[in-house]
Amino acid sequence: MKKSILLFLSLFIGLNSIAQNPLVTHLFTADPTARVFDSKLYVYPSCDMVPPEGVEAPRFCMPGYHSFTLENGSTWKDNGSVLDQNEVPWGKKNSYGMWAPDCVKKGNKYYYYYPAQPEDKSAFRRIGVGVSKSPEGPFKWEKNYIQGVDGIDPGILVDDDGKVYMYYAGGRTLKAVKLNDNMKEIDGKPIKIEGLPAGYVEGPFPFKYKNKYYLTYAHVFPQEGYTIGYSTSDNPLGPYVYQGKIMDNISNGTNHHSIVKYQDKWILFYHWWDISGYNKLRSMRADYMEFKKDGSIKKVKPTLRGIGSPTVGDTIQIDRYNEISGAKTAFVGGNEPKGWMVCETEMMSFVKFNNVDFGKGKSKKIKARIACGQRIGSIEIRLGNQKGKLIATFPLKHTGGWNNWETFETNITQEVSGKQNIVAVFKSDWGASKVANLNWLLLE
Ligand code: FUB
Repeated sequence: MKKSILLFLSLFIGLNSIAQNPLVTHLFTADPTARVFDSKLYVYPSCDMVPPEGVEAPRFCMPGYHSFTLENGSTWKDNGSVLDQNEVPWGKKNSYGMWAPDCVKKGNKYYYYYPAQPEDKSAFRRIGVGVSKSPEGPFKWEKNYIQGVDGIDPGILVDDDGKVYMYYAGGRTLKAVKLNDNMKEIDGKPIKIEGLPAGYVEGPFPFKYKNKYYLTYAHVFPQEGYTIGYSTSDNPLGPYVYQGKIMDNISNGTNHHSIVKYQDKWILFYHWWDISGYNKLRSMRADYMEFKKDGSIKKVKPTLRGIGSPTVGDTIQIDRYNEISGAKTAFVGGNEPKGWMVCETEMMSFVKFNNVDFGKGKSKKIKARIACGQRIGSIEIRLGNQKGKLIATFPLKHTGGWNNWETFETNITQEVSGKQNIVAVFKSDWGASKVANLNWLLLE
């Protein structure tokens, strides 16, 4: 099992340069809490790992935390360890129980909240806090856990009036409590949030939108499994009214999310285990989210493409599409070293890839990595949709077979600038069963 996970993982390493899903592949990351501090996008996930030899696997094997930042709109930088399980002053050593964290800014300081197993065995999990001058740490960890609180998955709301609330999970009850100004103690007693639907489980993430309080959480339906749901209220401590799902069930395991507005777009961060194929070795992902006019949230579909904006000079792995029609994806073979391709391309099939940054319109050429076992037709590059403005055409030729790859280059015939959604349209004879295999595109 372990070997096959590592082998599968290694196939992905190096493919993930333009903020596609999953976001990182060198570590297993779960429970991503995203935050924007001073216009920069940070993610604070927990980490899953294969239990070390001799360690009895707890439910999840989670040794500590890393933080990540989005660099140049395209690459996730690992800023290294935030906290290891054996650095928790009040924690049980080697407990591998470092579940979902959060990090918020108050004044000019950053506060990192995390659950861990206490040495004193007083609860399943307690919640600790550390403070730093920088969102990347180092954090100065409080010697003891926050008194009066036991549970998991802290989610913090810093309200517009400066009041701070901590929401947390435990025993299928969502609790909330106001924090003191020092951010390290509670002010009053935790209360149970009322009005949540049956099936609420964990992972509370609070935020405010147009003066309403949104409480989002993992919600399990007996026939479906984990979904992400949300409720709203006019009061941070509720009662809340259930509004619906933000994401349907993906597959058989947990989901845990956060929601953030970054560069005027809303993004849902969540996790899946599509790299490992095992629901305790998860990987964080992100997709755009939208509000309707009435303040309700449009359901988000998990995509491979995710967020991020490839720019001139980036290799666009076209298999990480936003939309695909009449085609499939598979591992490349033949003379191509690694990666995925778009294949089984029927006549008029297409792949859409959103948010490509053409910059100031200086791109004059586009390259494509193509394998083609027939000799008729073209791959057209269009803007917006499959019938949109034609900006480039790759005439096809027989490259030596469906597994024999060549780099094609063609002119961009229109001046294109700014961020654009591009569509590769596959055209051939109606009699051809497939048009061409495509690995990547590159703007020059
Ligand atoms: O990652 C460990 C636990 O699984 C989290 O605390 C829950 O929200 C679920 O994702």
